[in-house]
Amino acid sequence: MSVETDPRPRRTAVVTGASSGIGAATARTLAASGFRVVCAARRADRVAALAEEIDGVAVACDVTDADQVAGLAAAAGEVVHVLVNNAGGAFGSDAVEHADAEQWKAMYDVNVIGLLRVTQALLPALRASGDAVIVNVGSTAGRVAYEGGGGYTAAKHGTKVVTETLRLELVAEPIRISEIAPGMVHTPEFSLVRFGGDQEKADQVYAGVRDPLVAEDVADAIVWVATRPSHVNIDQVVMRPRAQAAQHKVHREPQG
Ligand code: 8X3
Repeated sequence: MSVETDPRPRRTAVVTGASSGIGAATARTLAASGFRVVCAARRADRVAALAEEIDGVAVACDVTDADQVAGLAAAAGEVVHVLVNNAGGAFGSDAVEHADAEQWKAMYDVNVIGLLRVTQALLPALRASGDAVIVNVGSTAGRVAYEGGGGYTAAKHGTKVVTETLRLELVAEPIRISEIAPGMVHTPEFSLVRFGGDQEKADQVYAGVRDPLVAEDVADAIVWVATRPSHVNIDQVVMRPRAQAAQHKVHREPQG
């Protein structure tokens, strides 16, 4: 049996927030689909291990730091085909009345300004590919409001709107712009970070929920979006586990 190999040079993808969760799963899935993956995250040891595993490139990069983002663009090279703006997160769960302005600034900084910085830095290389895709990782929190989520929902609505704006502005260019908006995804860190390291609170989020999404489910959607034919722009994918019919409608099974 003969195995057909893709005659094209390995295309390049950049994934931010690649040290764990959705970012790491996306880097692995892109690599399995034949991409040279530039894995960027703050934690250098983690991205180094991942890059070694998938024969990619590791870049220690905090997307809120302009110099580090410039370093990421330099490492990515002159031609980039796929950018996955995944770095983001939720910090805190206080009601608006009691919320911490510094946490809100930090959320806007990583979920919106970080995306802006990385996109600006990589646009020349994306343009140079002649056929590029930007996938921004948003959230169902960018679709609705929920109690205690004010700062995060505001930031993720920002992610959504920046995605839409960019699609309008780049319509004449060979660059597609998409957003993946997942609901409940059980990753080791998202809720733990939100609740400041309180594992019990983090576990409560998923308590009794049969099969929340996992990082690989979201990675699968991201890579599907990134590998459509070049005339096909998937504007947005909103995805949730079957047990979450809406943000406030989560089916929980009785606990032991
Ligand atoms: C994560 C989804 O429901 O915690 O982005 O806001 S949610």
